Amino acid sequence: MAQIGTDLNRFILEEERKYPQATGSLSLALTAIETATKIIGSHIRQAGLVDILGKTGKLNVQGEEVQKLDELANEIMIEHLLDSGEFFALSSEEMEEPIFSEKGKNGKYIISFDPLDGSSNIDVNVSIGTIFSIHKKVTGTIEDFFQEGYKQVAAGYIVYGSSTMLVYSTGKGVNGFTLDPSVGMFLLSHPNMKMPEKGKIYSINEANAKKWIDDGLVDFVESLKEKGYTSRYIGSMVADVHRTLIKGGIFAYPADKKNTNGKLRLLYEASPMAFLITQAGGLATTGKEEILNIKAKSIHQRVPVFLGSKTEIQELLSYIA
Ligand code: P6P
Repeated sequence: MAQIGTDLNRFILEEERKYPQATGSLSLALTAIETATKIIGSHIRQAGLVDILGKTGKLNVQGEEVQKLDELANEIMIEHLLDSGEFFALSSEEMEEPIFSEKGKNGKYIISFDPLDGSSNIDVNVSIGTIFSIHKKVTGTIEDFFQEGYKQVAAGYIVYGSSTMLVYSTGKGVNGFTLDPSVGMFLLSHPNMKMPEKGKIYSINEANAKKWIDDGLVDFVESLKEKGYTSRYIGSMVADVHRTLIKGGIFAYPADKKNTNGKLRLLYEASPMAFLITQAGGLATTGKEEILNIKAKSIHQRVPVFLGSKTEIQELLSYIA
């Protein structure tokens, strides 16, 4: 196992070296994400000082108000991902349709990303994040974006919190890196992350409880309260999932009468997070099926999300399945 303090680039190269057939494409792809998110993080840290807070007055494909930092983060991601030449196509929460890039016409991968998730928290200085999901290019068409989540080549997130962390997996476990701003490098701080079998925290927006459509969900949450669980809900998926990954317990965004398929998007929120959680020993379900087994039907498809420690997810399923 790599040593604490190993920098991300060295870690990526050491991983590549374990696979003689590796061409270095995935390493370059991950490095492009690293560079883009360092730049995004730098803008976020200065957000209160320069005119990039607040709204642009535009709506994104989700019909949500676009914050200035959303747009900037999307532009930075697109620039660096295309420049790498490793991505045949990109899809983003901020774009209705994917980009098929000339620069990446020989790229082996496609990527779906949420450039800045939790953007409603930007103006109040609460943790936000970038989420990415990488699949292999297969047909060279939009169909490649609809591959099941278990086929992801890599997935990860960057959480811009009290420190900036990059957490990712290529299917051989999960590793977390913390940005050392004094040298501008992500250093290995959380090697081989494993979820506790059971936690003490549940994370769900209970304001929606009267709208939840899963019978039994209210009883499940009440049962956790009776067992002494505490509630933590930041309203920023990356931050809530990061805490769940480390502390255990359960995070959920269920379907409700307003969001009948839930609010979170499959390609660039639910699927990459499900990949990480399962790689760390947890479970991720819609309540009806494992998230990683879903074959998407559209780029911005939404799904209900329940993810976390085995104990809580199995108990949840005994209430709602
Ligand atoms: P609610 C942020 O807007 C987001 O997409 C996720 O990051 C977060 O988990 C969810 O929405 C919060 O939604 O309805 O509880 O505010």
